[in-house]
Amino acid sequence: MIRYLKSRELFAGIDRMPALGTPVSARTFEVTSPSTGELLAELPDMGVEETRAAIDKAHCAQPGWAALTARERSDILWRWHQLIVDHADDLAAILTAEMGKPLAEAKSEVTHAAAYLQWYAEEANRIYGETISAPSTDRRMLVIKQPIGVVGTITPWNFPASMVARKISPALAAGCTIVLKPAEQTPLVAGAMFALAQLAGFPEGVVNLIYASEGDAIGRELCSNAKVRKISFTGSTEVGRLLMRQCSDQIKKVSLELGGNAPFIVFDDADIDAAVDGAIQAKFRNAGQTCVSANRLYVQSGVHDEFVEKLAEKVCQLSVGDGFDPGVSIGPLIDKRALAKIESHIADAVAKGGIVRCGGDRVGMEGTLFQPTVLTEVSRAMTVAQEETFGPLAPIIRFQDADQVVREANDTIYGLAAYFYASNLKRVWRVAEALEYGMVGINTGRMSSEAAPFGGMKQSGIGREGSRHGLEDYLEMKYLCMGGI
Ligand code: TXE
Repeated sequence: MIRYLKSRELFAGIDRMPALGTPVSARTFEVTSPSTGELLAELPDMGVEETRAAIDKAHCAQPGWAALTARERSDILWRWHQLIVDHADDLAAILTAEMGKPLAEAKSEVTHAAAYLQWYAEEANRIYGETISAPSTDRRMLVIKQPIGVVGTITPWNFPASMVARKISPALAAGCTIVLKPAEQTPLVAGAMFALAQLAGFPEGVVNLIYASEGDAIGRELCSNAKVRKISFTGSTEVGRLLMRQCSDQIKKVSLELGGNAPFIVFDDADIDAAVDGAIQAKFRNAGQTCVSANRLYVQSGVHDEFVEKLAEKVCQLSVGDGFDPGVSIGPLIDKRALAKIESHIADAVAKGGIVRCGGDRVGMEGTLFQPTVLTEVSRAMTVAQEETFGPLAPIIRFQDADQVVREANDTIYGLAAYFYASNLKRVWRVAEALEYGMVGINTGRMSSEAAPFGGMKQSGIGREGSRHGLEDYLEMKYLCMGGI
């Protein structure tokens, strides 16, 4: 990995920086490139003992961190933001090496991660309480906001830099301290960000990192240790459910950002060229490995054929390959399991009458590259319409009735993101209000922003990340009542 980097010395130490604590066993695990299989690093494989020590450190440090002025906390977050901006090229290279996404996308993710730090450095100074008009004249009633305490965070591999920033920065701005376990596939960019956090000047124990080859034991400790007051998790719905159960004994607070099954609806009054571009963004960014990825493309009959033709033409031109190769827009899938999932979704659809309009195959037999694929004649009976594929596959469902399509779009256990393209204003409002999703993109295929609340309804999760709402998730509300005035 080192060969990609400018700041070799800084990042050579990410397996032994202070935020890591001391590994108690000599066990290690390997981080490899999904593109080439190259060994990138060997990291200490930490377990319950190291997690407990990290929680203790975070617990000791929390009152001191919360006692700093908001401005002091903000200044350290600003410095961290600036260091991430200064080292963006290296962070992007690490990200591409361990996760596979094209370098330009990795760079844009790092910029997005830095934007969260900037946003919450500013937001740290805007934690407000309120006064309430008391029902009697001898009382004063107020609400103050205080940090929740130690937060345990678990992040996934698909956005390994921005997920770290999105969870940690509001927690730190609020006065919480954190213990983070990044995904086992992509711990290196998190490690590099923590190395920069040390340079930014966080006091000892405020940010703590656990490298581990699996999540189960660490997750159990974070959920059951009473010193941890909140869990913030992004990942599969299955693991989210498990963590929620594990937190139930202590009624521990949880923020969960889980799976999705995003509809992308193109109505007959849409600008079709814009809808095609939006579909490419919403579907093929990160090789379709995003929780807000357009998973079901509903296209109204009158514009169906034109949309399919234009989409297939553009999708065929997307180039697949190693994320470091210039011009590549689709990198490898994260692992063989992901490859097997997309193949099984396509096979199931084709067996039930689906037609592959372009793509549909692996690229080479060795790695995990898969052609961007457009599938038509898709019906609701197919797995592809029911489950998140998490890969570069656009299944297209033809529809006639505008009211019916909204009912179908809502007919899922998930409620994270939805998209639609239309121009009639009345339709735009009605559909936007009727979709049961936490985020709705109207005539756009991309909507994630540090300034907006990111999160889902139904089984897509609990809580919001980003914006001022994301800060609230790390604050306790306390009501104060003064009598005898
Ligand atoms: O997720 P996991 P995986 C979805 C997507 C994908 C599927 C599986 O559909 O195909 O989930 O991906 C940690 N206790 N998303 O297997 O297992 C793990 O170490 C505590 C959507 O990668 O949920 C990693 O850090 N932690 C998603 C993190 O959970 C545990 C992003 C995510 O891994 C654990 C990723 C346990 N028992 C996948 N088991 C999104 N919302 O963007 C695992 N982990």
